[in-house]
Amino acid sequence: MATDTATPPTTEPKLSEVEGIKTASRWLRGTLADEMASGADHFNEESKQLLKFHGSYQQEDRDARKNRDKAGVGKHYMFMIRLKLPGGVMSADQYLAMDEIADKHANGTLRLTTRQSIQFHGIVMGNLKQSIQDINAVLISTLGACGDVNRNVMACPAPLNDQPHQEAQRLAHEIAAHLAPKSNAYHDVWLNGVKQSPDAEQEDGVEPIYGKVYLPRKFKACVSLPQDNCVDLYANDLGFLAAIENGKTVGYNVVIGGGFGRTSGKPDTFPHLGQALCFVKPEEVVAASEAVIKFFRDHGNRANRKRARLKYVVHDMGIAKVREIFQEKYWDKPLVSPRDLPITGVDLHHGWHPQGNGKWFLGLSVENGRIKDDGSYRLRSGIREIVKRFKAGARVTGQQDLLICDISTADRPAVDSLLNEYGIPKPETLSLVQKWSMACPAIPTCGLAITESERALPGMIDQMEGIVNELGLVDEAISIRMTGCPNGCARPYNSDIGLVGRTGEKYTMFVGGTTRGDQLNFLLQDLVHRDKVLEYSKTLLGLYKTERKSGEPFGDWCQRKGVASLCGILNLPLPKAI
Ligand code: SRM
Ligand code: SF4
Repeated sequence: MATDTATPPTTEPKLSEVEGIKTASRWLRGTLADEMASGADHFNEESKQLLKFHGSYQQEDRDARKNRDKAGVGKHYMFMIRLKLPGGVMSADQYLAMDEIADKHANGTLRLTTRQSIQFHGIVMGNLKQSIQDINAVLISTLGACGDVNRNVMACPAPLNDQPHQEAQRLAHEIAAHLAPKSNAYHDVWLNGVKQSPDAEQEDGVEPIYGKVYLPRKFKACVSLPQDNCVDLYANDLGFLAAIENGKTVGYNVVIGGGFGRTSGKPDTFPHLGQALCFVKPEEVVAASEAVIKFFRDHGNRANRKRARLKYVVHDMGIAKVREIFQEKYWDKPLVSPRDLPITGVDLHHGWHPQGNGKWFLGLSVENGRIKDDGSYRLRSGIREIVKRFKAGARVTGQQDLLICDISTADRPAVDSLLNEYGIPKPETLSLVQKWSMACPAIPTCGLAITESERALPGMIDQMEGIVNELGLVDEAISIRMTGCPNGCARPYNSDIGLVGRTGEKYTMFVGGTTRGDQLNFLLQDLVHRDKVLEYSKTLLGLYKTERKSGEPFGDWCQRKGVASLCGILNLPLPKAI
């Protein structure tokens, strides 16, 4: 008979390495501060993982790799910093401080992200601490922008003076604050100098929601509106979808288990749309976010990080079983059934719009989110000048674009002439295909990229514009999204045409999503050369034009035709599993 001291036999799978790193980290401290003080140019493997929780990734200049290898000088390490920016909102002073940091510490660009944040690239380790201090000096944090915690919370950024928009923003901020890590590690490592807070040595209770091992994996949340799903609700681990009656939000569907990452050759990893769990009142939203995150904390896979997201729990368990457990253990009121809340639109928020308070906002299309100066196109300088001169707030959209807010009617002409002066195109002069496109950063900064993306898509979009013009489809909103690997950072799996990097200039091509974001596209063909992508798109779009039903988006037409028919049209074999 086993004694009390014997190790009980266990069938539990071995925990992933990151679980051990989190547990031993003294609430996310590890040796980050010491390594920075040592003057090293990069962190060790454990610290590399912990650094993410603080909003930064250790990267390498991949463009420089070949020459440096030849010269035998090793990697050029550099760091990405991502802001935590709930709802994408910044004051004028905050935006200007970010603009300054781009030059002072980073590569001179600001990169707007698909989750309404900003990333800086190219920061060397010696400037990392000062960069984070400068960000915090204007009351923006980076804590939890990455790592196994709740990430940036999204909400429609349009600064409209109506209750549903205002409430969505308010809730995004409340959820973000409630789910932020509570450990003082961030202050100790980046802000407090050498002083260590007492929680460093505490055994328990520092993180009332997360506990010592935090979450099994990243967690993403948003608040969305059915008439404007500009935050791509169904790609989130947790989304609140507003039920609006007489112009007022009366409650929210709680939608869980969305996520897009997959791994090539691993069919048990896949993109998944969120599913409706229940309906809650506005005053229950924050509690519901805590309950869902605790459910994930307790049920997520801590052995295999490739299958650790909430979407796999929802998929494997089934939403009915999730509901049962959620009611039994995580939600102490009767669970209310979700409502039927179809998505009816998505707004890019481009151009001039009244805010409803006497002021205006201007939505600018920023190609792949990169705010930079490039020859006569001086986007960064122009935005800086407008924000500075008119004390304009700035908001990032979930489409990597920027809204410049709080402009008076009298100042609009001056803003328009600044756009001209700085060579910034007005959104109405750009094609819909460009405005609806997105690409992830990929090479040279992303360590996971297999192919180019941000640097490859613009050329393809130029050619696609020619095709769309020729076919007379300029008024169709067709979303083309590209990523440099299957992780799906630019959300290629619910776009009309999704291009996922495979090798060199070849991409896996998906079709059948729409700008609404409520349906996954399907695999059309693997390993398609960029030139063939254009050729296939042209053939399909040509047929779509003649066959579409009134108002039918391209992606819906693709779904109606089905993969066999589309492959037949293109003379392609049926796609093999990827
Ligand atoms: Fe992402 C990892 C960039 C939105 C799924 N993502 C990365 C990293 C940090 C690469 C890494 O782990 O070393 C990329 C940094 C590249 C660089 O050089 O900057 C990166 N992801 C981005 C951004 C900047 C893309 C963009 O074009 O804007 C987005 C930052 C969002 C933010 O502000 O928080 C970004 N990533 C997304 C999205 C879209 C979304 O959330 O709406 C997804 C798909 C949704 C999802 O999470 O499932 C996404 N990123 C991933 C994954 C796959 C996760 C998975 O479940 O398998 C990874 C890889 C990982 O986590 O291991 C990843
Ligand atoms: Fe990097 Fe892949 Fe994300 Fe692109 S999709 S940023 S290549 S992880």
